[in-house]
Amino acid sequence: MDNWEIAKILSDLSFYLEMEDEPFKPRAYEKAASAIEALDVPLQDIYKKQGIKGIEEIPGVGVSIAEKIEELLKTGKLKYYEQFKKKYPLDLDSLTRVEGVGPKSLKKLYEKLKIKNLADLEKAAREGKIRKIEGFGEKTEQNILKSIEFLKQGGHRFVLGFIYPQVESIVTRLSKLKEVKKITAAGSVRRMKETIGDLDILIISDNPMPVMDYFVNLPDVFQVVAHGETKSAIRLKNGLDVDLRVVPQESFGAALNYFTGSKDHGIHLREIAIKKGYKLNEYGLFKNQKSKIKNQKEIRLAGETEEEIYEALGLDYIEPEMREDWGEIELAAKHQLPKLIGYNDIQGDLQIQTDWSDGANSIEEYVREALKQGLKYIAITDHTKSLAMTGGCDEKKLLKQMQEIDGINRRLEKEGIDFKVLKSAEVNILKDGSLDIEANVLAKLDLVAAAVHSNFNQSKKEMTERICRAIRNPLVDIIFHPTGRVVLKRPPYEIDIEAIISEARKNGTCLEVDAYPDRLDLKDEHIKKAIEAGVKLSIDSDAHSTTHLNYLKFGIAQARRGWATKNDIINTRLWSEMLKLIKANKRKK
Ligand code: DGT
Ligand code: CA
Ligand code: CA
Ligand code: ZN
Repeated sequence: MDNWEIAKILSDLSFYLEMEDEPFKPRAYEKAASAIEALDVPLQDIYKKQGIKGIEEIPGVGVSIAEKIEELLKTGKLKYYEQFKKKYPLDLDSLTRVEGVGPKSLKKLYEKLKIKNLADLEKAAREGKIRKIEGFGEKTEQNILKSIEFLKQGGHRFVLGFIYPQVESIVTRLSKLKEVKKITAAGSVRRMKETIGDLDILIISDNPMPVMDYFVNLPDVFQVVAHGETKSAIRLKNGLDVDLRVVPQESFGAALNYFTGSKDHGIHLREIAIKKGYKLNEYGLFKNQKSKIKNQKEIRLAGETEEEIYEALGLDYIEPEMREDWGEIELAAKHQLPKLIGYNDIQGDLQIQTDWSDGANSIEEYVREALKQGLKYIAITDHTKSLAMTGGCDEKKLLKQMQEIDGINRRLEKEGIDFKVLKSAEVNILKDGSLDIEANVLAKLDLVAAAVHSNFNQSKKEMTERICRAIRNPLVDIIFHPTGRVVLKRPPYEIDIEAIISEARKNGTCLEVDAYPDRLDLKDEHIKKAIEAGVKLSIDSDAHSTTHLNYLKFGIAQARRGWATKNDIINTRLWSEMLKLIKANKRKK
């Protein structure tokens, strides 16, 4: 069993337990699920090497959950889980995506109206049956319909960072076959788009049939859509479609370029080819040889690698994340492409929630994990007091945390470890744009981040002014997840993003690229605009568990999609230089 499968079961269990009104347990299961989802070592391997003890060491996994994981790893099943599935035969995958219906409401809806899936829910809402149930009103009914509408618009897409472990597991399994000479994921996955519609895989193989047979028999296949020698397609149980294509070595680059897309980028490249008198398709770049004889002969100019295709078209190589036809082809022709930030360029993580608020791990545990990942510093940004459900810090608690951090830094220094913990907080921006922590305490922090966590429904004017006021606050260094969206789940708050970017530039305040897979906030287009305006950005994991540090790469990917260079991102610098830069920019205003 793969990590993501186990994480999914734990997350479903959290939901069932909440339906049953169990205290504490649901949160524990959710935390364990979220930690395992981001874990980069297979649980199987941990279990093989260290047994159940190794499982218990995963953040947020206690004895009881470890035992359940052991049962899953040993038998592929979990009795505890099967019981719940029988009791509540609900399609949780889709129902849990509807905003405003939690476990308790779903339980009621199931008991009173036999609602089991999204179609049942929509029908009942349209027929006005939901408003009649105690605890639900007309407004809830309307919100349910609105949310279903939003989900439908998104089509059946998957958040890249959450589906990534599955993508990697499929590619890895295939790559181990001896018949596979080369393998790459193409499409939106290669472009690292925030969501993907399906997974497109390309391979080179001289003997593809055994590969295809293996592919259509992968463990999570729900349906075989096609099974041929050059192309096969499957649908997995979770709804993800996977296409597998075999291409000849000599045209691998052309096929990779075609199937990486985007469609707009590909079409634009073909136009350039035509203007040069060439022909570009998924087999290669060709030129018609002028000849007096009738039979014209096609000459292959390029095709085995993408690099040679771009070169033959007179373009610099364009990174997959930039291939959206947002102007990258024009820049490539002028040899003016930005040098994108690299996946190893981040030196520190500036958004981390610890067990001082709603994170699963202690500051020390984050330090150890960050060191393992090669980071040089982290900023501790626990929530603050007005976000009561997270156990947010008040002034007193923050001051106490600062002392602890001082102690940790002293110890690191004494042990000769080159690592720094920065004192920070994710301070709430209140309804009127003021902050929920006193200025004299904020002034003691190394770095102040502010974010909106309440009153999401303000008008565009109010919300924009609220955030702009925080941007103008001389104590605020960074605005976290500036638009508040949750990918495929919640639209951004009503804001004027241009106004926010311009205010940030004027005040030297940084904006964040939150790397958490379903936040990615700012998103690519906004990142591009912010950079054009000269705003500095940070890329942060928004970790609530040490395993979430692995999510930084999705923030980097988003930044690359927004054409960010190393220089645009503040935390590619040493911590001391980063702080100097932030403070200097803030002072300029
Ligand atoms: P997705 O799967 O919706 O997240 O997005 P993509 O970009 O992976 O799109 P997909 O899977 O439909 O097709 C993969 C690539 O194949 C796409 O990025 C570009 C290429 N492609 C597909 N259809 C066309 C087409 O009609 N014209 C051209 N030029 N390219 C196409
Ligand atoms: Ca695709
Ligand atoms: Ca496809
Ligand atoms: Zn939090």
